[in-house]
Amino acid sequence: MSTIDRGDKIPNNVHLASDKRLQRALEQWQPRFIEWWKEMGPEGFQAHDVYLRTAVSADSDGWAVFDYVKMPDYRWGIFLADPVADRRIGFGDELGKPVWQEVPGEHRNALRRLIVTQGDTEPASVEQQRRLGQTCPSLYDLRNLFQVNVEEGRHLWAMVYLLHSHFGRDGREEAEALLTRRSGNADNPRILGAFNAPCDDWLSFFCFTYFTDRDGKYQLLALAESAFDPLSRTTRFMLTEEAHHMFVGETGLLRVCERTAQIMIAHPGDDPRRHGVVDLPTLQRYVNFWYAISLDLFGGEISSNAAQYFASGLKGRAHEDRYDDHVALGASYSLDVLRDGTLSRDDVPLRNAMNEILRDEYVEDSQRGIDKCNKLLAEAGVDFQLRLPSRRFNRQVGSFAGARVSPAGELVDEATWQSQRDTWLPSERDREYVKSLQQKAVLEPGKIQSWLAPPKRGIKGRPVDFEYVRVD
Ligand code: BYC
Ligand code: FE
Ligand code: FE
Repeated sequence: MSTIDRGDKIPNNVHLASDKRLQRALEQWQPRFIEWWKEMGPEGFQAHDVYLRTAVSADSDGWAVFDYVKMPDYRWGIFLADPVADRRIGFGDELGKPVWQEVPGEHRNALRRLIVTQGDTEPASVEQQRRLGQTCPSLYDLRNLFQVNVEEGRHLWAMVYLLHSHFGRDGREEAEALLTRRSGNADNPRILGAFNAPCDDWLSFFCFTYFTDRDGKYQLLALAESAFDPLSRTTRFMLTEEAHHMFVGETGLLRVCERTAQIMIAHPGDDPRRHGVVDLPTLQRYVNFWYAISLDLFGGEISSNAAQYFASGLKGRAHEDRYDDHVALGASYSLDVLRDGTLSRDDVPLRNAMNEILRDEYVEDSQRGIDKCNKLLAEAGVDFQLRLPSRRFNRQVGSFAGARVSPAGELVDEATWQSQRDTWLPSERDREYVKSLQQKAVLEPGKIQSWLAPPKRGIKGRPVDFEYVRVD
């Protein structure tokens, strides 16, 4: 079991106190992080007590301690899952050899790039969500937003620890740069597409935590397989936190469906918008948007980068142990591509298809929550089912980037796209309508905005009307 020193400025289970140079470097980065948090973290509520879960150690009773905390005082710490004795490389050309505790010189650039890319998404998401507190549906939701935000801050710490401890000077420079890029900034944007899209209403927030955080889950699962053991251990611990983010997304979408269904049944034939809820076609368009932009995060379907990461043991498949063949040479994978404007099926060497294989798992996992929403709608007596659009729809990365494809997956001409666009993707009017439901933050315990059903239960056994954020 790991032990931690709670007296440390930086809570950790990596014996930080025994490495003075590293400790000093991180203690110099810490105030810059806090500055970034104050500038780019949640707007408002920084002086309020929030009922938060804090990881104080990586073992089962220490990773989730609940108490009131002011966000800037949150104990962002460095926690690695416990080491696995005699862990061996589980895939690629080095299969079966001992994992690495240090970065091999030949893999230094590729590993740094993976860690920087992962690290960049964490503060990016906090920036994207920074104004949502101003329009929160309830104190319960406000607390969940902040819980997600502080944990994404901790995920940034996790990657910065790796950069500082294993990549020397360029690692420290990358750690600085993680605090200077800005989501959506034209001159200095975040690295990946989805992390530059605005997430400024709560329906987007629920879609983001459902779809985009789920990319996080799959990327972290793939990195948890890494031969670089410190990366594996840190991502394994991050995954324990990730589950809550996706819970917020899934229950958020379910609560939207529940409330809309109530109104539709109570007022048959009426436009649900007349009754202050999100109509289901609008919900479908938000799903279409966030699903497609999250699919992009897996990279191109045919990728020599991915093949290289796999060959060298840097990044595997999710749950590598579920596969029989861990070398993945000599086999191929069949996938859809667009060639000369037509849809075709290609067989590509398995290693080059690793992005698509991870995306396949993601697609299947994403369907589960949609099924739950559909079950809820059907049981409520509503004649409407949500659907995940085709993975070819509205893509900006990979073979279908920029192609005009309907949600059903068919190639369409430009005129059709233009005329259908607002039925397939959120329009300005949709976004204005959704925001109009969230104009005023609801800050009274137990109260909630009209468009959202209350949660089934509160946090950690607390009632739904608990004062999750102390506002006065
Ligand atoms: N946007 O070979 P390709 C999370 C670039 S989310 C912009 O197809 P590769 C979280 C790519 O860099 C998890 N550019 O891609 C969630 C490459 O550039 P170069 C984040 C993109 O390298 C919510 C070129 O296109 N973690 O944790 O195989 C809240 C061709 O690339 C994009 C990771 O991503 C894009 N979407 O795969 C908070 C894990 N996609 O080489 C947090 C680490 C690709 O031409 N990252 N490009 O200059 C990776 O494993 C890989 O970098 C990717 C891309 C899977 C993202
Ligand atoms: Fe994260
Ligand atoms: Fe997350």
